[in-house]
Amino acid sequence: MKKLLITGFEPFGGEAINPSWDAVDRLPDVINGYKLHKLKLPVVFREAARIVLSAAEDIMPDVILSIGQAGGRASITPEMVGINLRNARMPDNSGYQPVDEAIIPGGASAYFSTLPVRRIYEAISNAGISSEISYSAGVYVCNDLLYSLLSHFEGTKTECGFIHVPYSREQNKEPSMTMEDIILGLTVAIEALDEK
Ligand code: PCA
Repeated sequence: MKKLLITGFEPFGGEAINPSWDAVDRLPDVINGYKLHKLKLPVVFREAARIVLSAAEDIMPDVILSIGQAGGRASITPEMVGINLRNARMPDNSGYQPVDEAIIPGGASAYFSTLPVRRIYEAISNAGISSEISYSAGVYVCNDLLYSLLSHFEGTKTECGFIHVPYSREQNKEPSMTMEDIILGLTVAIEALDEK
């Protein structure tokens, strides 16, 4: 069976939960012929990527899909690109607050996701869940992770990508989405990984 390393983040920014991890945690263990290996990540620059790369050495996944919360977005948004930049309006969970620094000094400016981003977006939309392709994963820890993975696995068979999800209803912020819809959206996204 193929292997999918799927990650979510711990809470940050004063939130009690992070729907990215809660949704990943509630996904079934097998979807679309992929065995899911789930990992909860700290919202810490560099460290999140280090943990995923170390897990990937053991698991040897075919696909790495990371999920994060994007407060303020109303849709589930597969990310098209990761950029070589860190900047933080608030410190990460270790207290680190970079200002306009490179993730990999001298590295490529950007990498495109190696997942079928448009097909994923279409699959989520066709399931009746609000989705949009995003052309910026921001400059915080999620982009740090996406860029680091794409850089590391460039030219290999390991496909990497990122999906941001909105606040979930129980966070009492708007816009938000029900946890059921977030889970369904991620499920159909995984089903869209391979061409039917
Ligand atoms: N969202 C943040 C980091 C962790 C998360 O869930 C981001 O979009 O960078």
